[in-house]
Amino acid sequence: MLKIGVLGAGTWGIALARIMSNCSHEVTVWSALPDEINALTKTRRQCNLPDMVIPDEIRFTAELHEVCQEKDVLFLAVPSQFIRVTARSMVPFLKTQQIIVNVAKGIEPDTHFTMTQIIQDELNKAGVTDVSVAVLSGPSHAEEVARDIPTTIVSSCNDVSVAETIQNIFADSCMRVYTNSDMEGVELCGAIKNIIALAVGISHGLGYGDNTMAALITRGVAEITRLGIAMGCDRETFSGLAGIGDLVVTATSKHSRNQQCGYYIGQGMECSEAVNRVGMVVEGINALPAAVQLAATYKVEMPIVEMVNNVINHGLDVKQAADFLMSRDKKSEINPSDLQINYEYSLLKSKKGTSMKRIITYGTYDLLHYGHINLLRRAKALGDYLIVVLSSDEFNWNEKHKKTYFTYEQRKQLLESIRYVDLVIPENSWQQKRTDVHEYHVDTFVMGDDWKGKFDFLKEEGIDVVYLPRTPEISSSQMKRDLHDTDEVTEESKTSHDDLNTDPN
Ligand code: C2G
Repeated sequence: MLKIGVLGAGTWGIALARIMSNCSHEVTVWSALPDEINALTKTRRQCNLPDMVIPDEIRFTAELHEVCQEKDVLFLAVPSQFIRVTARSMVPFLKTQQIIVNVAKGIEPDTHFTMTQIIQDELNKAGVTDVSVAVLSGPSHAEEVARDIPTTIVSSCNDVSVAETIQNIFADSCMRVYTNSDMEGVELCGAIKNIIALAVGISHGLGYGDNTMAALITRGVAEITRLGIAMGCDRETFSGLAGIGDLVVTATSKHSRNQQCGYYIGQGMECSEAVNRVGMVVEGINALPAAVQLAATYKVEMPIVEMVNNVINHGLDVKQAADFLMSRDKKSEINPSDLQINYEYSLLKSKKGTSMKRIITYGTYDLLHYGHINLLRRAKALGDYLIVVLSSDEFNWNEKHKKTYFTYEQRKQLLESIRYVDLVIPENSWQQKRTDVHEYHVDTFVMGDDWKGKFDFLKEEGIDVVYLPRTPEISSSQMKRDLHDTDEVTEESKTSHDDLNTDPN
């Protein structure tokens, strides 16, 4: 039996408190609203869960120290915008080895902190080091948990033993808890799926059907996954309970406040009026600013998030917004680069259990020689995965005024046989570097130092730029000269890098 404090007396806080009390834990519930506590104490009913009986053993308090002190585990079930102020207020009453479990769903604007990162930030500011922070999240409508309907959920913490402690709290209940260590991925899902649910509600409000809902759910998972991978989260999290599981239950359920709010907006209601009609916190709206900022920061396309943001925060007409989504330029379901990222990501995780450092370099690589190999070997040594962007025959002829001895396909075949090289893709323009580094989630750009300074603009894209010393005595053109191929060499020797129009814009 554990002593448990629940901060927040909303539907989810009360539904959790009831389950834990019925599992014989000692549970105290706190609210910042004395009237709410008085009503709960008097009626022992949660207004949005009228059919749920609150166990007599649960104590209610408006005193923060009473819910925090001498407890083993504290559940933070306040709305996302109050997580920081509540965590800060809790600090004086915490004890060593305590566990704080966040069950709110959102992301803080500007800092882009998840809820557990906010809590950890406040603990760090107060110099508290011996308290664990975890998250509990997944497909779990309070209305159904209140009726002991079978439910599954994820308990996530960097320290798996903490996640297991939380798992054990619910051992004999209707709620089956799975553990996970990808806290950021779990919380990212929990926050952004509410935005997708808003979009589904809007589509229903516009009179669209299940096909549209399925499209929004499926593409919504793709958006959240793309962002999560770019942020270094585990891919598996997004196809799990906290990801697709929570999105399905939020987007398809009548219990979903985000879906209901979206419905009213789709019917033409102003956002504020729709929120009032729902009568409870609509976390998808609170998560929008951070989601839009994260998509921009990580250069990830999130058209559904963008559409909801334009409707809710920029007054875009919902019908126009929906038409925008459906008329976007034709896309393949998975970008070729994402396929590559899927493959090598899982390959490297299985080998090293870590995310990878991705390197990119560009070149003609004609008459492959040891100077090229020296460059590729040193570039690969800077990370885990090397992408070589190989100049196409047209690019060489039109832009570099080079006539190569080997064709693109032949040069590609040679490069792909080198153990340092993981992927070869075509270079068709000077300008593609700015987009390549984002599409392939590159960390470091590498070139020989004969190009020193030419590509420093990539630092603006958040990329490390490294120029490695050339191998001095060898070059393709030198080889041609030595091989008495004067025509091409004469042509080539006319072109120095400074003459090339390498303007990246
Ligand atoms: N290199 C080297 N030592 C040599 C020859 C080449 O380190 N003796 C390096 C170059 O600095 C370059 C890479 O090997 O980083 C490929 O060289 P080239 O095939 O000559 O490539 P280049 O014509 O410089 O094309 O957009 C950038 C261009 O595609 C670079």
